[in-house]
Amino acid sequence: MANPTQQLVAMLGELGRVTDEPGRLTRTFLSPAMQRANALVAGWMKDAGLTTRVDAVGNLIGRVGAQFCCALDHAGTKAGHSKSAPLPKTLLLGSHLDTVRDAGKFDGPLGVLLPIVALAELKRRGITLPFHVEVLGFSEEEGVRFASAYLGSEGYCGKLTAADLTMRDADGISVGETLKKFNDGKFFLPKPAHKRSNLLGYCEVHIEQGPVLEAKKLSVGVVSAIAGQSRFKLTWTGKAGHAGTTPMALRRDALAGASEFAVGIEAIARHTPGLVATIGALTVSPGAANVIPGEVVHTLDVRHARDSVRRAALMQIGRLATRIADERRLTRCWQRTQENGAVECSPKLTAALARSVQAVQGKSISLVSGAGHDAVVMSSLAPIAMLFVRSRDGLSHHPDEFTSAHDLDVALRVITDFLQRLAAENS
Ligand code: HGY
Ligand code: MN
Ligand code: MN
Repeated sequence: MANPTQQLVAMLGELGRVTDEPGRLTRTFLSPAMQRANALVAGWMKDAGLTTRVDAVGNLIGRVGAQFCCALDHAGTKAGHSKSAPLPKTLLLGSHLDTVRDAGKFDGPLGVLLPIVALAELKRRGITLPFHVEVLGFSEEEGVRFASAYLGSEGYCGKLTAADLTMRDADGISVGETLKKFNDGKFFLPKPAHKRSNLLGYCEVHIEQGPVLEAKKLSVGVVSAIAGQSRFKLTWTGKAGHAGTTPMALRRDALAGASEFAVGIEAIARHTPGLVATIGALTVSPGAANVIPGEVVHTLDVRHARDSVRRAALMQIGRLATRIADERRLTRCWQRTQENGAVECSPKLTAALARSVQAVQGKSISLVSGAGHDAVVMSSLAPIAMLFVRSRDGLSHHPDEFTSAHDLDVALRVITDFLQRLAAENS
């Protein structure tokens, strides 16, 4: 019988082969591969003793009820205890099951599979928890199919808006149409899955996707805050024309403008400590070798741990775009597709998690997350804490993304310890 860490490694490997694109790992919002991933993970949840369901936004939810040392009476309170005894709260654990294109197999799934293995291990040891636990596999965090990220956790937290439903994918299909089809023709904006007062908190295990833990030679660390991020879709419009007959001075080349902008935002980010700015996707039209680009559409992703710095940088970037558009006689159109302020993790829940890190690893450090996570959205519903697990070379959003079995073992022992400590505090 494989030990829990070996099981986790095998599960990550198996789930990492569930893809929409043969030859590379890609799973996008409500895609066929996401349905297969939900079914596979739901099976593992059931094996661990959880009941499972998929909500209207495609989130996979596994739940195990509070196990008292004594049975529950019909009113759901501890038998033999007064009705006034508080009902058990729920601890939420989870992350996302969707991926970027050509992804690694740890980003997201680790935070869903590790809690399942930890709960199965506690069950095997006969350890019961005096609170409910929900393990969440969010349906969309990366924002690949639709420009805006976090559709899954926003649905779970009741934060999806009518405006979100109007976003369209590359085929012109809207979020609303996608959700209607997923729900047999009927979809209503969901309410929050829980009341804040019923929750102990939300804890997300995630790969660091950065270099800090590797530099410190540590397997895990806790997260103090998650950087704020702004995402945009920019359209530069010039004039298409003949590549051979149009003099350079008469051109309104949209790609030349977008390229100057790309180099300019890189310079702004290089000169602003802690700021990152990225153009990750770009399309050129009409897209022929002998035609001057008339239009360029690209994304822009800007992040910083402090919102005031990010906002100041966005002003600077806006001025850069205006100058380029004026000088090159281009028009440009900005569409904001996502805006999340920086989020502090709950000091209390994070301190509890850090005690488990200390107990298992002998040392606990905290770090800021440059990456966004579902915990950003979940902070609207519950106190949040995050456990980061070392990434080899700090690499992520790449098929070579890797976390060692040793580090997975440390993380698993931390979460198992964390659950037991919470159980002791809530008994
Ligand atoms: O983009 C991010 O920060 C995360 O990987 N979704
Ligand atoms: Mn990611
Ligand atoms: Mn992620």
